[in-house]
Amino acid sequence: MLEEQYLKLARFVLENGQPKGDRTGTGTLSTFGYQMRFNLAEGFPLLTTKSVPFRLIKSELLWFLRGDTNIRYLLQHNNHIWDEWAFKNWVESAEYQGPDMTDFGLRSQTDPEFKAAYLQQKEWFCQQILADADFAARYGDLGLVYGSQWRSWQTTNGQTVDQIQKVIDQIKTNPNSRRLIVSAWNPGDVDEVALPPCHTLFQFYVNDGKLSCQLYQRSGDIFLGVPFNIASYALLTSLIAKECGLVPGEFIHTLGDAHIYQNHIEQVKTQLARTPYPAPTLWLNPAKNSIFDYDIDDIQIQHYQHHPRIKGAVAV
Ligand code: UFP
Repeated sequence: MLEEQYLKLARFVLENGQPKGDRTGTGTLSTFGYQMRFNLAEGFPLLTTKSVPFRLIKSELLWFLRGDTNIRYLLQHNNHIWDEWAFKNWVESAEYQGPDMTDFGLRSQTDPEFKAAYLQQKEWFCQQILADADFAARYGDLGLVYGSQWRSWQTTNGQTVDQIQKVIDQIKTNPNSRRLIVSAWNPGDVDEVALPPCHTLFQFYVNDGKLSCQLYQRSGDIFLGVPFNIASYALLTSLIAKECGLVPGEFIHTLGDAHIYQNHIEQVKTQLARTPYPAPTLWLNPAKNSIFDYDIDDIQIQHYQHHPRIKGAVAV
């Protein structure tokens, strides 16, 4: 069963993870170096032991593939997963005149009064991004995030590289290549970006008419982030396979620091007590071929039977 790969990871870290401090001040149970393998022929690896909002995964992936780095597109699709990073730019800017928002992620978890003020500021910020293109250009752009790294990697001689287009061309013309790599990690930039890339590097592999993909993820929030990451890369692999006339093979997910935040432990235990349903399936509009042509409705998840959502706070 596909999902067992993820449940084994969660169980492993719960039982064997070591307490470890982290950047956000939340505290984690952590392990270093772990690998899951998902055979995409068995179905689509969207978790069923809790509800995972696939619509957010697909709009985020389409946003990356557009080469877009401004949260405006995401907000237009009612996707708020990157809000905090843009909001941080805004509240740290000279133009911001509202209440002090220092450490808003952590403080809003422990202080209900602060949380109300924070949510009010963030709501205003998102409305402003949608309503005002200039404001969006100034504060909605996250700079060097995946969209830019994948589609317009900046080289030292001032040019850009479209890594996604290049890797697709190579898969089509030179499928035996062992250099089918897309990298998001740029040592020259990591100190300047809000969130250094978590999905650091991925490699494709073609054999026997199948396209496989392996991701090296340097840091994985097992409860909130990893279920998204699995579905996102399984979708990316399926889209590229289709364009290249291949079928999806395996998605291999290799994690560096794989952690469960201390404030997610109860949620993970609840999830592990549930019995998974059969994996859903992915539908891609057969009329679309190029990976860059898909709209939101061209990608659907079918037969998705799942347990209820489990809430957990995001560590920022
Ligand atoms: N995180 C994920 N997956 C992602 C993403 C972030 O698990 O796609 F963007 C988590 C990992 C970690 C935090 O808990 O977000 C990033 O913090 P750090 O940069 O300190 O590793």
